[in-house]
Amino acid sequence: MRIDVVSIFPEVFRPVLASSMLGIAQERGLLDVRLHDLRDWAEGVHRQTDDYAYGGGPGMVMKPEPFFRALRDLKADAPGECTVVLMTPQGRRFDQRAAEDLASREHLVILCGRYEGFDERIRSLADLQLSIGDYVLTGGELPAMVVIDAVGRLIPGVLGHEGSAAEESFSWGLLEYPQYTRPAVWEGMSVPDVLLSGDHARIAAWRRREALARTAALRPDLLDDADLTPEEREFASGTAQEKEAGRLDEGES
Ligand code: JCE
Repeated sequence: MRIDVVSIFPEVFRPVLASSMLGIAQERGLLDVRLHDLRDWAEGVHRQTDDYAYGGGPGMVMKPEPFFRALRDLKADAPGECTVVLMTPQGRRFDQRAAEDLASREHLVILCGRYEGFDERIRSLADLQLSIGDYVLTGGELPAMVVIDAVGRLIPGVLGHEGSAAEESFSWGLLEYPQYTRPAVWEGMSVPDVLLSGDHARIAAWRRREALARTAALRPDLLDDADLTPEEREFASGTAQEKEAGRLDEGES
């Protein structure tokens, strides 16, 4: 997969891209991330990428021309299918489903802005507008890094053990089950016996039940879309009602 990133701060991506999993994906040739400075497509001595808003008001707006020129050049450089993603607070909320969809693409171009937002015409360049959540940030770089991290780890061959991406919380549509490592007892706190039993069927059943109980208590909204048997749905709704009645608290199960 190729990802082109366009930003006025391309260097902030470097340490994240060099980090273990994304670094290895690039070394193995599974992921090719190319960073571009939006200013390379700006004009004038100041290579300005922002300007005052028509109609007045405080704050600056990203100019359209540099983004249009950047996309013209990037599309010419890599003919073929290409998905253009604009990071913006008004985009669709990025989630695991969106990550899986993007991971199936051959070529992504991610556009990042700063200041008070984009000239409206820039949106016409995007196939997809994404936000990472409802909080105010200073620009699209951190959201773009979140997207690259979530998508990069889904590229086939990137994870050491293929099972783990599929097994993890959100791909079940549930939160992660409780996990433990050695020692079996630490400061009076023990690892549940079932995990030491060596009975893999019992362990799998326990984990599934714990994941369900935890999701029902902490993130009942996830249950709507989760892939559950009718029995599991029954159990989860019971757990959610106990929580409602105050018998389950955060962190306990
Ligand atoms: C961005 C800004 C709000 C005006 C370009 C923020 C935030 N949760 C979020 N996901 N994506 C963002 C994001 C993406 C691009 C830009 N800002 C700052 N935010 C209103 C300006 C500018």
